[in-house]
Amino acid sequence: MASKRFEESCIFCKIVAGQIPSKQVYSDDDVLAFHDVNPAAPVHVLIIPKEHIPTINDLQASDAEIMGKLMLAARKVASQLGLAESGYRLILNCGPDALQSVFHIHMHLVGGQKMGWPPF
Ligand code: D5M
Repeated sequence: MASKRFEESCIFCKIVAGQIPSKQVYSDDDVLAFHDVNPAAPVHVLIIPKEHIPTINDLQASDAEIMGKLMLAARKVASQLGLAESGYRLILNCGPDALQSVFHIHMHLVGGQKMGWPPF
């Protein structure tokens, strides 16, 4: 079996490897969730694949399962943090216009306040 994709210079790969601390809220074989260091809402968690995938543009058909697992982890985290009833938003930024700053796919889970729409 191929080894998991890992990028030595990637800050989120370092978090997965335990080389950089994080405030974890969920972990399984494939997914890690931790509080964002610069929260944009009362609850702001990042949900990432443990494997390194830089952006949504890099997804392969074989990544369908891991992307589904990110959604299922989001549901668990939202429930764990008491957001299931009040609601929350899931955001995936891709590329410069979306202001993606960390090039390891991550889903933002934000909640704990009433939000506006559209988000820009
Ligand atoms: O979002 C990248 C997010 O990653 C941004 O909200 C800050 C967060 N970040 C960066 N470094 C860390 C560490 N070390 N711990 C927790 N959170 C972190 P983007 O969608 O790329 O703009």
